[in-house]
Amino acid sequence: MVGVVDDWFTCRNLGLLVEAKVGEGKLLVSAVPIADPVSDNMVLGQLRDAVLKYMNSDAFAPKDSMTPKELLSMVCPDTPPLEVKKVELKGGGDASSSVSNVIDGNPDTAFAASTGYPYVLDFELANVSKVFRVVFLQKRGASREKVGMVEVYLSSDGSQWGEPVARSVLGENRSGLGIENARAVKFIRVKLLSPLRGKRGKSSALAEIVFH
Ligand SMILES: [Ca+2]
Repeated sequence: MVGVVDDWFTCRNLGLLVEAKVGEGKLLVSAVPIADPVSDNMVLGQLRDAVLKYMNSDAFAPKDSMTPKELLSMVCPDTPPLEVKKVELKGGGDASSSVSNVIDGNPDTAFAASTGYPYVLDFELANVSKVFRVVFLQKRGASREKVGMVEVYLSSDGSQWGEPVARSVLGENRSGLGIENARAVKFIRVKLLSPLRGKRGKSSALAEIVFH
């Protein structure tokens, strides 16, 4: 309904107000906090009134629909993780042996590498699955090794990757990235592009990468 483009570099088409039919119901999601009445912000109050008026009118008839399961996968962090068959560090290097630490489910074990950014990690899922979110867990306490900018790619055959489906700078601890145009695939590529701090940092460490 209302979209924004985040910046001229990534040009992602993001939803500010999104509507959908879910089962027998109708859903409207607002990225602007208008759920509660506000007294001190005239602009938010005006937007809230306009949205509520729209939702109470016949004009609120979403054309697109999603299943309750798809909705839960997008918003609920407790959806079960997808099973990963294997992970590989492209180009090998000094971290080939520790790369499986990002899929062992243990936040205390980490992938660590020091050959220099970018690092490319290729994942093969156990089954063809729709990927909605990728959750990154930084290594605890490793401030200089924490990862900054990442990109996520999807592929059906493990060789054609196309454009990234998610691109973001990770936070200090746990970061969840939504996937644009989620689709069922067998292969996922994660590119670690830069350290969170410092431009010249080479070392990289990540505790976990989990797909939902
Ligand atoms: Ca781990």
